[in-house]
Amino acid sequence: MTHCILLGAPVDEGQRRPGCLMGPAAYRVAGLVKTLEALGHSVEDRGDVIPAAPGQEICDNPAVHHLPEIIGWTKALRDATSAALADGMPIILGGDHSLALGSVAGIASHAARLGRPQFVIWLDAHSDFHSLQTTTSGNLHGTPMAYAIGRPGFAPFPDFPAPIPGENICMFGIRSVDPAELAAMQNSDVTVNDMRVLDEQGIAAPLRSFLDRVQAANGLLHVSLDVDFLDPSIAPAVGTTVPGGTTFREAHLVMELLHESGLVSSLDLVELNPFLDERGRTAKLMVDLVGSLMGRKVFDRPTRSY
Ligand code: 4U7
Ligand code: MN
Ligand code: MN
Ligand code: MN
Repeated sequence: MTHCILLGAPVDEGQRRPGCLMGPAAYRVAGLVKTLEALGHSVEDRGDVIPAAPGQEICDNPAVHHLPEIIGWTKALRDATSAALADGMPIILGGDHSLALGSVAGIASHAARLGRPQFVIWLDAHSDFHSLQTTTSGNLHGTPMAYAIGRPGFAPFPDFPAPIPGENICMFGIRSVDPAELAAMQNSDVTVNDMRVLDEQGIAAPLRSFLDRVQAANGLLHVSLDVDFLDPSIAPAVGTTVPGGTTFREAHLVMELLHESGLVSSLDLVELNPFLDERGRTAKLMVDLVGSLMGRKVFDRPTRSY
């Protein structure tokens, strides 16, 4: 059984649709603690992380907004995540995806201390591969993958502790990539399983081949789950909807296979905007997916309607 450590990360400044700051509260209301405890896990809710005070950082791309605030979050979330890893499995409750600038930094530094390779599975409609120079929206939730892989162009941020090699990163669900992101990804060893791959091969085969690599390397695996990985028809509470996302069953299957692998050591839940939800259905679906990730089997799942 796992000791789960909840870290609230009410980050809202990495994009422009206010509401992600309500995410941690929505997960708590939707029954995350009870779901984990019912599966036999212990849960420690460390409350919401407090960001470091913003400095005066600037960058030469005028589109970028809230840079000092996001750097403040990055430092605080890096430290909180790496501290939590010493005690159990951190589950970071977002908050927009810029929180992963901090959570993945904390995870990478912990793995480096242990001398074990860090792997990341990125479940998202987007590749989040912009540097501060290439983003045209200026929304920093579109940058954490580029920071984690050690792309240049993050000068005002703290140096990424132990950049994650591209071959240790695997993306699923991708269906919206900007030209500058595509160019950078084509220069990297990141595995991109876009929706076309999932249409042709299904989700299990490419996922199993990635998990085999993690296992062979005795790696640690971080899961970053963006709500927009899911099709907007089942998960409307997100600011950046992209049609053609994963289905209810595809998403659960990913979680079930991740559980069976026994490799997952940390989890981000990002981009939930409860202000855009319909009677909590997206928050409840996300909690249900965490249930599958943490060991609930299909035949045990209580009947629910989404
Ligand atoms: B998310 C985008 F232009 N690429 O940079 C951008 F399409 O965390 C979207 O995955 C970023 O939701 C989406 O603004 C970030 C856009
Ligand atoms: Mn994202
Ligand atoms: Mn996304
Ligand atoms: Mn988004």
